[in-house]
Amino acid sequence: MMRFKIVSDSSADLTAFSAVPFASVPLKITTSEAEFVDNAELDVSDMIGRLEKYSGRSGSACPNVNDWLDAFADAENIFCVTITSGLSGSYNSACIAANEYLQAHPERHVYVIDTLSTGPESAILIEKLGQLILAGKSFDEIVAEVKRYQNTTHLIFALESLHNLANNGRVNRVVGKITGLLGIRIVGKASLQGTLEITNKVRGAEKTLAEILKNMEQTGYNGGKVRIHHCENRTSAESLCNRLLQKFPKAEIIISTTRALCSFYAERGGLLVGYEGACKKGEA
Ligand code: X90
Repeated sequence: MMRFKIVSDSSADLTAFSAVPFASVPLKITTSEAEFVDNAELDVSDMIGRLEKYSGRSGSACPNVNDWLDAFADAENIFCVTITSGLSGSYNSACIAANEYLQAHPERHVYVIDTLSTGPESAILIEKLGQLILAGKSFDEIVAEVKRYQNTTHLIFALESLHNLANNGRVNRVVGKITGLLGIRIVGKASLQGTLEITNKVRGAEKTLAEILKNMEQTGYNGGKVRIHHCENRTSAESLCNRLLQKFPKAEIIISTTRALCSFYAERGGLLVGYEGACKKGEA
């Protein structure tokens, strides 16, 4: 396999990926009292509980250039997957790392993918990369195919609080104030620019699921792959899964939990849904 490697930041919520060599580079959640490194050793539920009890400032930090270079290690063909450049500096530091790596090793290859998304949509892209590598495709073929594929993958989210997003300047403060009201959920999607695009606000778990399903079908979901990442909300994740299976019995759906970065921003109750749908722009 010509020493292929997939290197992702921890926003994809994958601590491990068994198909091919893989490394996850952690983002960090910081408060004035603690630093939570988003790696496999971290107890995410414990972090969520501690952050809820803490009332001071909290924020996040993306990987730096050396973090990325360490993860590239001595691979020859690297696919590097980052959280959206619309909300984080992770893509930028990965690109700098890639340039340095290629200067030191001109015969090797690095392709940095700006997911313009996070969580389950990133996970779907990583799964695709894994399949293409295992299928024995060349580096250039994989780049072309994953670009086409990325035009068909989507992210929808439902959040009970925008507190941490607003406090860290990732959504407008006025929008941030909408939540915190009992039972109100914000439903939205990753925009084409990789920012939060709020599509609706709804009240109650049932209306939230209906809104997610409506958005999925409007963006061409038709029974393909779905990845649901939840923050301490298995019940809603399973309801969504069941509703999808009623309509699309052959859908391949996997539920998993958000790691630290997505948990910090999606907050307790948050649902992130990555799926295959129609082309986002132009033709595939
Ligand atoms: O560089 C950093 O410190 C990381 C900043 C990340 C900021 C946003 C993370 C959002 C996570 C929230 C809902 C999904 C929004 C996706 C829009 C593209 C999850």
